[in-house]
Amino acid sequence: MVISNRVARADPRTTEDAGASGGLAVAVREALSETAGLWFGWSGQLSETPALHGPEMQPGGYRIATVDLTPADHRGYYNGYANEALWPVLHSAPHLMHHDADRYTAYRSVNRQFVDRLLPLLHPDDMIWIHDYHLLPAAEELRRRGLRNPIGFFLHTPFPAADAFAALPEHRALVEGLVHADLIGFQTASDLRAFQDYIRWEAGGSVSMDGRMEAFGRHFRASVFPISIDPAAFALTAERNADSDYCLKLARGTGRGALLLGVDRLDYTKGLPHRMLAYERLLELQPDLRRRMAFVQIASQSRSKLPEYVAIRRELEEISGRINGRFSEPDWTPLRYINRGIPRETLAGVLRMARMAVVTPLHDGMNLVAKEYVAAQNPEDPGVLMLSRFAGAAQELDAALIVNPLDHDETARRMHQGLTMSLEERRERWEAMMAVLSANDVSRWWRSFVRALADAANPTAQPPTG
Ligand code: GDG
Repeated sequence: MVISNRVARADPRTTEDAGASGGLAVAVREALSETAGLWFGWSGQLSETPALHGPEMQPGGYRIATVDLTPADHRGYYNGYANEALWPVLHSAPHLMHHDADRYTAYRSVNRQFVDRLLPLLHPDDMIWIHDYHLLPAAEELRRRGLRNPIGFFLHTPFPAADAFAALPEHRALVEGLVHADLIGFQTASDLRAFQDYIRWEAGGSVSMDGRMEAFGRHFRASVFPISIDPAAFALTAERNADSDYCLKLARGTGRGALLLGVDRLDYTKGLPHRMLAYERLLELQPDLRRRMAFVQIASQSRSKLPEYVAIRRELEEISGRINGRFSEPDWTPLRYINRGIPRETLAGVLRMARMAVVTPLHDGMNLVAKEYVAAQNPEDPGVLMLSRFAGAAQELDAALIVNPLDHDETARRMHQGLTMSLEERRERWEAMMAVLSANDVSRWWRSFVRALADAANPTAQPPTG
């Protein structure tokens, strides 16, 4: 049984909505299909009298049950506390936090409502897997109602340094709620370390070498489970869609030069302005490359009514306009900024045709676009992955061109290095990354989490060994 903020009703392969087609949706769908589970969360709809929809069977062989949110709860819980307070803090940007006590009240209240709706749907032998920062208090709410089933929690975002997390006025109450789970999963070892620091220094708890922890009178475990994709399936989709209309048009539009590609939800954590500024630097430094390449940024709309998102959109329009104004030729456009999502299958084909993927977030839990790009490549002539050191994926994909996205000169130099890299080096780097992906695919991600949860919830079991 999975509980997450948003339930993806559509088939993630065909939708253009990055939220519904993104990594969480694909990964959760796979886990649920194999276990015939139930997925519970928000329907994506607003209503003044929220009803429960379902449970209803989905084509993948699992069930979904959803609830609507009232417009006030959507403002307070989702836009307000989750996306304007928790999201920036979790991405080490506490100065962007908009805090308001009423929003926290709405956040707690929606967590309670979710749990009240979920409870009658649970069976005594269900394992419960809670996803992401929207639902930090859900485990505590479930325990308060007497539930003794195994509860796991997975955080898709980074966990920041302990004192950055402490910028949230409710940080203690949030962690106290979270540790009612038996197992807490993080994307990377550095997220886990930051959480351990919090438990030791802010919560006054203890952390043992074997992953067991104690805080707020609770015993629980925390470990690392890097989320992933199904590389074989994605490779097949990419190969099949390499000649789509969209790809052909894109190739024509780049004058058949090398395509540098960015694909992201439009979010201030993704480092989009910095990457455009680095590209501008490349255009200044390497005039010889000018007509031989083009940069395409696909940025699907996300949380588009929030002020920070309006601001970043304006900033990108300004930077992309300036770059095109400075460098365009009558028959060549250096940068195309596409502010709309595309279907997942089309996206796979586009990733395959790009000579370089520019994945340069300022902070990112994992970043699945990086993994999708590697899987999409033609093994005979693979492209180059440029990856920010601040993406969780960099801890696994260290054969990428790793950059500090805040250093525009370095990023520009690395772009040049990637565009002029020999086939031999491209293949070597790609094979190393593909080997990591094949060993750590999405199936391993959810299976190892479920196994560790079963152990964590069984007090006589030994701790997981790695
Ligand atoms: C959160 C964490 C973590 C993007 N544009 C389109 C589109 N996408 C798809 C990508 C990818 C997904 O959305 C984005 O996943 P990311 O991992 O890159 O980033 P977040 O959305 O921020 O996800 C992140 C993730 O959760 C999973 O744990 O990795 O760190 O922030 O799958 O392909 N899909 C379609 N059209 C688009 O235009 N169809």
